[in-house]
Amino acid sequence: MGAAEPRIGIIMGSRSDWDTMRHAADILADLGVPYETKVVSAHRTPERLYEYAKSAARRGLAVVIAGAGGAAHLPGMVASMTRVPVLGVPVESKALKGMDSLLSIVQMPGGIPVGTLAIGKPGAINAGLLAAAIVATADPALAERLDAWRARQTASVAFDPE
Ligand code: RP5
Repeated sequence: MGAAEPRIGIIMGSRSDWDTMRHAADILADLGVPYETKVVSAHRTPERLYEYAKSAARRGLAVVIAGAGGAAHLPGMVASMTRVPVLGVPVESKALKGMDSLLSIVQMPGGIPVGTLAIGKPGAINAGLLAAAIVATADPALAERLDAWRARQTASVAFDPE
């Protein structure tokens, strides 16, 4: 996104995950947080995974959002190689509806944290919002934009159900 150095890395195990992960990107674009998007597979491109995780802190990434489906090792493997906070998004799989993804991501051993979000689109949206909130702790202008985003959401909820 844009010319600014990315603060958030959005990575995913396959291009097939983009339909889910684009919702995290949309949120960050709305909030004006510079991000990058990459396909990094724990199983198919392990050396790319290693390079990405090892360089994340040096490149100035504040958060990595990692989405994967099925045997979803990507978030945990990234977290094992960087102190940059990792948010995991379980992508909905065809065979098991994302329960496999969720359980692969959420049940990390003590010592290597991954902040796991909900399965699918809501998880991707919330990963974007949570990543922005983390960056906003040291960015007052972003904090204002995030407050405004939340106020607009509140104002958009009708009181009347019909
Ligand atoms: C995982 O396998 C990816 O994260 C994706 O959710 C899943 C299926 O990948 P494709 O076979 O569609 O490339 O690694």
